[in-house]
Amino acid sequence: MAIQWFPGHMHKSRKAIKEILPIIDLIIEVLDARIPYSSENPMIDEICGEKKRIKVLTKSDLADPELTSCWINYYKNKHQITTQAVTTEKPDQIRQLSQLCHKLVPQNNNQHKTLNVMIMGIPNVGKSTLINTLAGKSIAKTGNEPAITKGLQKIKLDDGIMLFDTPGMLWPKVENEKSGYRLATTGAIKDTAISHDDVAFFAVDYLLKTYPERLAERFSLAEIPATEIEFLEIAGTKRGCLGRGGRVDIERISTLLLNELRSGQLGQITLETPEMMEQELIDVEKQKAEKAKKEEERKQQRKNKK
Ligand SMILES: Nc1nc2c(ncn2[C@@H]2O[C@H](COP(=O)(O)OP(=O)(O)O)[C@@H](O)[C@H]2O)c(=O)[nH]1
Ligand SMILES: [Mg+2]
Repeated sequence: MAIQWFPGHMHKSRKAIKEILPIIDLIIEVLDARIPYSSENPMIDEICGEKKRIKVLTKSDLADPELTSCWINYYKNKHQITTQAVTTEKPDQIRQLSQLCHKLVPQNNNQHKTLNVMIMGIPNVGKSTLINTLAGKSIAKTGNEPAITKGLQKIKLDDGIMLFDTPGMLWPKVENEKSGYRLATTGAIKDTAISHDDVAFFAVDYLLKTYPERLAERFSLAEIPATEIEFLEIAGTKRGCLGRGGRVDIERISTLLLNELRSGQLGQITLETPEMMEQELIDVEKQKAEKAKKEEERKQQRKNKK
């Protein structure tokens, strides 16, 4: 799978962020609770340096509560980062983030200073929704399609906080192919970037292993199918996704399955765990080393020919 869905602009965003960073007291890193690892922006660590930071896991209504707890504990115990899961279903809980920000940035003698808080995260994780809920009114544009927020926005909250929306775009991880598929599964990546059946195969493979009972229940299956294609054939027949000659239209059932998964109709599902992440980070490093080694060998061969 090619992973070049994202145009450049990264350099511009980095520059714009670095310009306002000196006045920022705290960063809210916004992540999708279903994919806390894959919805990271690889640059945030580097841009933020030693700045105070909290992680907010959005859309927790769609994520597996048990795994959300795992992630929160992981960040707390392994990285000492305060992490809060939120959902638009509980706006009060979102508004409590203001108090958390104040608690984390002690104001020594200056009790009345406004806290400057920057919201950072990849497109479509719910940054604008978060800002609107914190502000108690609709200021930032939200949308199902990624990449809506463009310029820098500053929003003054009642409780001594100035919110800064991320200027420019921050792209998700593209090094790990699995992350790419997970981003596509949740809909964070535009539908046109990869074909639906390719993404659906990935999703079904994971669901068959991790949440087989959900598939069985949703599609009234007597038995759990052994393979992705077997599942899609059965599910497609049940839902009447048939094409010419009565054969299952894989693209159609794939689209239907992804829509149901994204809207929570398959229940609360998380697509990755801290353990999976740690293993994949090792795998990615190995792949990179192998690639570098091959490149070196090729260079050597070329030299020898001369
Ligand atoms: N189910 C659910 N959807 C949410 C939640 N927060 C945001 N969304 C949806 O996620 C999509 C992207 O949100 P948006 O705020 O525009 O993301 P941004 O690109 O990061 O600013 C929108 O369709 C929101 O309605 C949530 O807590 N639960
Ligand atoms: Mg936005």
